[in-house]
Amino acid sequence: MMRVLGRLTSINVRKVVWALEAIDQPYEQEDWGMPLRDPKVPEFLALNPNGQVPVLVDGDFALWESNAILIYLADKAGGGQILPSDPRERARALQWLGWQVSDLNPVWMYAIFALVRKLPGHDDQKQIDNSIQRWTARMQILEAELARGGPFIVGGQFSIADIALGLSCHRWFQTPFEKVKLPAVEDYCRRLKADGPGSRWMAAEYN
Ligand SMILES: N[C@@H](CCC(=O)N[C@@H](CS)C(=O)NCC(=O)O)C(=O)O
Repeated sequence: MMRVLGRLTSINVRKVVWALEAIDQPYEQEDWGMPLRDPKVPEFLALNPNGQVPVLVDGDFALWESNAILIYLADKAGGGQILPSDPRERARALQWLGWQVSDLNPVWMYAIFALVRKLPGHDDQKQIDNSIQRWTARMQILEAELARGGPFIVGGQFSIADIALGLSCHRWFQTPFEKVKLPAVEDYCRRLKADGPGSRWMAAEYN
């Protein structure tokens, strides 16, 4: 049985459990907490020296970085089930998967820490506005792409890129601030939520 280490409050952990369910792969999820860099948990640091979740354990193979885990699961499932096998479509899905982690994730951080987690030291209105402005600009890129194509980010097929982007869209709508209208993103989010794992992992209790 595969093991997923990490709390479900983490968007990166939810990416992994959604992918496992999309390929009907049974798994056990373990509630490892944060922060994990504490030297008191050397058994976790042995699996991921970054002390971060998620970690996937498949027999004697432990893997960290949520995107690498998604690609591993897609390759294990094979048959283009959750990652297209056509080279161009596969590359396009990986393009959006990488964009979510490198371009979208960093810009929302301050806003999320301030408005959702309410972390001390995150009450500078200028930085909140700046985070929201940059987040909005990225979401408009997604809006333009979805308005042009769809129903999924790579045309007609659901892929691991939709898992990452779907959870990101959910985070956008769940964060309390005045938003520009993004109708294609709204439709996309609704569509993904209509799916079994999507409805579970984009539920109102999660941000
Ligand atoms: N790039 C990593 C990021 C992992 C990450 O940031 N995990 C967070 C939770 S979403 C975490 O473990 N934070 C705890 C910490 O940094 O101590 C991935 O995609 O897996």
